[in-house]
Amino acid sequence: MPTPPRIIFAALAAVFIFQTSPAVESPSPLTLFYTNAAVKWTEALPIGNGRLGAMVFGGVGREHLQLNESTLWAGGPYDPNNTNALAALPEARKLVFAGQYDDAAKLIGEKMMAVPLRQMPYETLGDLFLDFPTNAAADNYRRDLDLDTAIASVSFSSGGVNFRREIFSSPVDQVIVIRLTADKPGQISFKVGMTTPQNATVSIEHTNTLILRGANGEARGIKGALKFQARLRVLADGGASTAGSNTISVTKADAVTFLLAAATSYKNYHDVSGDPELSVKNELVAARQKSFEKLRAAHIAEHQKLFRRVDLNLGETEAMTLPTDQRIAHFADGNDPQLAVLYFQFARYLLISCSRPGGQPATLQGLWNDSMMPPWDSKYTININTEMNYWPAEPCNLSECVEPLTQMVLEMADTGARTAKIHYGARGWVAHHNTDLWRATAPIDGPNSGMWPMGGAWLCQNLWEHYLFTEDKTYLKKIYPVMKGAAEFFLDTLVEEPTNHWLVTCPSLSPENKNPAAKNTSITAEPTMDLEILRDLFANCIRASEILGVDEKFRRQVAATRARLAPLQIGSAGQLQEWLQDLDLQSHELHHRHVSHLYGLFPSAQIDVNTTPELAAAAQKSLEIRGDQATGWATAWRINLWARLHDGNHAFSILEFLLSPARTFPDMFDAHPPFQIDGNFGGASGIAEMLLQSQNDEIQLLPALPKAWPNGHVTGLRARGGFEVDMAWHDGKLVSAKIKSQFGNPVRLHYDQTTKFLKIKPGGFYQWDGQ
Ligand code: FUC
Repeated sequence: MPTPPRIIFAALAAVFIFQTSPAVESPSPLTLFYTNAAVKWTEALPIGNGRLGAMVFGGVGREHLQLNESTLWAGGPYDPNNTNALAALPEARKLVFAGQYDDAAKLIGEKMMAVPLRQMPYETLGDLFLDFPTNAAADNYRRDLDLDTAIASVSFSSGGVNFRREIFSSPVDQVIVIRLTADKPGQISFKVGMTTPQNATVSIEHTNTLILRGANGEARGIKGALKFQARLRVLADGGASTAGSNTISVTKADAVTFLLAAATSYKNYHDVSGDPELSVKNELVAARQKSFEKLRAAHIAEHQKLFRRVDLNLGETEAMTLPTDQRIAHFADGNDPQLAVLYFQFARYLLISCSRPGGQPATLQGLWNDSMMPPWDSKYTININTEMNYWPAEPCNLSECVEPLTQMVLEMADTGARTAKIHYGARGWVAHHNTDLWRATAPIDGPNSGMWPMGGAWLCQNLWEHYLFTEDKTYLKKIYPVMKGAAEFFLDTLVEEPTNHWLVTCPSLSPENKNPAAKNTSITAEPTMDLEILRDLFANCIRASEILGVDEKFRRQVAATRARLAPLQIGSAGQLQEWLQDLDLQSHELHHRHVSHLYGLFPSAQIDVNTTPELAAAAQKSLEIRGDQATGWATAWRINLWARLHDGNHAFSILEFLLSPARTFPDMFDAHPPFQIDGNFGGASGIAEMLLQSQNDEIQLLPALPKAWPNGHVTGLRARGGFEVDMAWHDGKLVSAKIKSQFGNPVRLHYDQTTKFLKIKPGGFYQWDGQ
């Protein structure tokens, strides 16, 4: 019998309970923990309130918080559209249809790319350091991140004193709070300072306030337009404070609270007239009114409102008592099923911490970036990565976290309308494979990745999914014009290809995969992914216009255009063709990380084991050709795909790779490598898909349960149509399920060989005993 985790954790926690305040609750089993301080950034632990983030290192002699503010990017409002693009478009199309792909790519590279060629990077705010005058060795060191409270802690004893730090970023009070305590009076002494690679100065006010004032920088010829400020208030209980020129020292305090506020002048993508000093001052004044306990309690309550909606258990074992980095190293040994739960809940924690209503969406690194020039600029790559970031949001009951994405897409519909007009002479709006804080939408980086007009259309699918889960008509009214605009762009720009007279996108590409018919370019016409995204976009526009009772004529036009798109095709190896021609086996890179043509299987549901079994078999063949192991996000995508093929064991074997040190850093951040957060979110989505699916008007219980998870239970997963599902299973068999219905929609419920047709009344539920 394995020891129950609450008991194990209570025993562990007992070691850290101090004689005096604060009382330390047992950490939740949903805790990442380590027995040493972080040395590398990918060992540090992330906290965030959607806007203000920090990576906590937890050193004994030096605490280090690397800081981020989500609107601190390089540059300022800019227009990247290229006025030469439109004139080159007919020639580019002619070359593509003549099979002169490499010539087309050359022309596109010269005439049709954005100016500047690259977008603006997301940047670090800087670093906060606390230096402690300690030479004594530390015992009982522990550093952790409790996902249930969203608090990072450090505790150790030194020189006969037990020290503790608690650190969180409050979504309620908009400050990062650090609390230092000791179990004996007068033991806390330190020097605090801030540094930054930004153009900024550090100054002191009143011996208790440290101020970092700066302006963002230029990038790629676009001048910096943002001011920013970080302001730290040091509140010591007892002891003495003195100010240096840019540091504050405190000696012999009993306890200390730090309040850190930070802001930029960013208001939106075309308005940078905010007053960061006013914001941070106001936030500090308001936060100061509250005691540490009140700040902490409000933070926890707000976090738990979202976090506690889903409870998942896959089987508890002794392995849970090991530090998290060791658990990751040993996941493949097979005796720690609950590590998948920690990974799943960590992703939910990350989404709550980096994507809150009113803020910016999760970048390639969520909110956390220590660099001025991060990998791929830590932007929004919208040919997979940003969409993947939001895959778990709805099924994992974090619907609110989608709001920043919705807002970004609404804004891109504005900037993208200019790109549609200037680059294509078209109505509607378009976005290519990246965007940034300034909502740039023109094609960037070069023809082989950039000349892909589908980024906006794919994002519209994310927006539509939010409607499918929530059925919120006010929301639908808001996003419908954006969906319609995305569709209008294609009504104006699809062209007839010469062989079969299908309507196709041209020029385009199958994300980042070279066209096998070309020497050295991805450029092509109508890759399968484009056609799949368009089938969804058009179908969703038709459905939305029916629900809203608008645009009958437009609806007919969209339906007629949809009927003229190319069909999905099965190639000579039995694979789903990635291109119009059967070229997959001649691929430049057979195991390419992108599996774009499988979009139809997941995240879309056009390809389905029940409704289109031949296409599902072809998708499986394509997956087998591609192989299981890829970059972090690409590995995560494969888990979702195998779950949709109802092969839980295959999905699990890929999860084992994702959750190994090759693809998971010690702090559980996903390794592309380097760190990219999409793998965390894609992995969580994959775990959810193994347990519950709800595409095509059917709720499927345990559709891809692997042998590795014979016993478990889950509560709070969401299904399309306004359902919430709790389940328990034993020996690989469902023993009970509760389906709660918000709206009373009829639904087919499926488990194993059994299907039931349910009509649950709004607000009611159906209880199934597994028979
Ligand atoms: C796409 C991927 C890369 C990377 C980048 C941010 O271009 O092909 O692997 O994830 O986005």
